[in-house]
Amino acid sequence: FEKEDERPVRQRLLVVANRLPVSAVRKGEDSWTLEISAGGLVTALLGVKEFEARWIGWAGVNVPDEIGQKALTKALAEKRCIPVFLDEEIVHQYYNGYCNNILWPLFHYLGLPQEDRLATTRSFQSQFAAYKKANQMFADVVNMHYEEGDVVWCHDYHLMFLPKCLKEYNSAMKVGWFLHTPFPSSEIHRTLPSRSELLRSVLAADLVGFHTYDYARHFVSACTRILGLEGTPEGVEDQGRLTRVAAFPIGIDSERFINALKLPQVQDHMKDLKERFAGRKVMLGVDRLDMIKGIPQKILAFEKFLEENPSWRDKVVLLQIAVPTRTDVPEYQKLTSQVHEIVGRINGRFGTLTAVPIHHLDRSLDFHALCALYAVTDVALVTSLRDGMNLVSYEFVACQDATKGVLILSEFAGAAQSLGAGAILVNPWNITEVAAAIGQALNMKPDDREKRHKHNFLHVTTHTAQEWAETFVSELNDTVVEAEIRTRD
Ligand code: ADQ
Repeated sequence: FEKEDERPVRQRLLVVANRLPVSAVRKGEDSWTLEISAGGLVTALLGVKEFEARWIGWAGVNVPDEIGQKALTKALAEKRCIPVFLDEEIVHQYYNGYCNNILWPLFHYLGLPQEDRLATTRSFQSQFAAYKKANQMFADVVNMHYEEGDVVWCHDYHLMFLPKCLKEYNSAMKVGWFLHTPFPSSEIHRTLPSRSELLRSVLAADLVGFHTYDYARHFVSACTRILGLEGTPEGVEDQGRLTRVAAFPIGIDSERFINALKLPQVQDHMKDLKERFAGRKVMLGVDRLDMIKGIPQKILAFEKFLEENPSWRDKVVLLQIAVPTRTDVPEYQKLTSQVHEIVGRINGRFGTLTAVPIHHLDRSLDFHALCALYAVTDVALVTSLRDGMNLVSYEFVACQDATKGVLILSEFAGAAQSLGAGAILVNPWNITEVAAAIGQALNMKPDDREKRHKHNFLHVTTHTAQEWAETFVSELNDTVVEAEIRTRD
């Protein structure tokens, strides 16, 4: 986010994602305040030094008037961001509807919505039409700003239709697409009414990336089984054109976490937390409040552990920090009530006048508070039912070099493939198994903890977000260069 004239001329990278990495708040008819959200993608791309990144996406607000749109566009330009303006109806149908009600649950093996079949079919069609329309609107903005030699990197399930739209404008555009969620088994993907159209659109990209080799394999299988195309070790071939498909496991900016632990305000937080929970082991869950994160299952496993281990009841506390998301969707509201009910029951059952076994917060924590919490934790519990990668597990490991705490990790999170050797892997649906893992983690000997931590710490500090972005972008560049060489030959 440096100013334009402070940087040398470099190849441009257009990063297209549903949301821009800023929150925009309107202050007047033509004035806005912007706050950069230092998410993983932002830090990852700051590491891609040989490219100059520009962001294209929705600013998360409805701006119906031209004056507001012009003012926001101008304010965003200073942050190297370019807005896509989506009206409320499109957002409802495309974002809440097709993206979050259809693709998100399906890609996490939760199936398609089933309430009223007829209504679902009808709304499915209008939502898919809005999805395509919204993707076309993103493409129009990319096309307007594209300059020869730019590299375009599209992100996530919101924009599966985008590669096709972009290639239709300009077949020489270098287009990459990366999925942050799992790509499910082809047997799941084939239930989607728009299965073929989406696969073909993604295949228009030059490079298609996933977090794990399994997701890449599922995608190639879907293309061979559903579209009848040929899968090769490099990707998918269609009439002589190869779309490269590969795994690019994401990481975090581990140094940012490690350095934060040295700050006085983080040290103060840590001291407070240690005093507050003195004499008790601290277990931690940090999740968006989403059904894929398996929060009820995690809390039920903790209840089972307390039930079976009375001696631990006043010696352990579970801190569950759950940041609410998609709060206007009924399923998410239901999940919140369900979690509150279970937490209330367990605290009623095992709490005393002075202490409760679960502290559940419905909110996010700021970065420093989060780092302090990770650092004082003895056992982290990540019980996602499915998760593309799960960066919370990485962040926990980065902050644990002093404590050498234990990570209990779902085998259905992408992170299980990278941190599996150091973590205790569990099936989150098996509450008995997770309860036993809690006991194993709390009782683990220091040398075992140290060995496991060392393995994971090495992984987290060497496979960073910056390295992930660099690898993807340079491979995307090479893929097209190879194609150019082929045509020249
Ligand atoms: P998410 O589903 O959001 O990301 P995750 O990878 O765990 O899941 O990242 C969550 C981020 O939000 C972390 O940086 C975490 O610190 C932060 N966060 C979560 N709860 C918080 C809270 N209560 N307070 C403060 N911060 C909180 C999607 C996919 C993942 C994939 C990522 C990146 O679902 O599987 O790993 O994208 O590709």
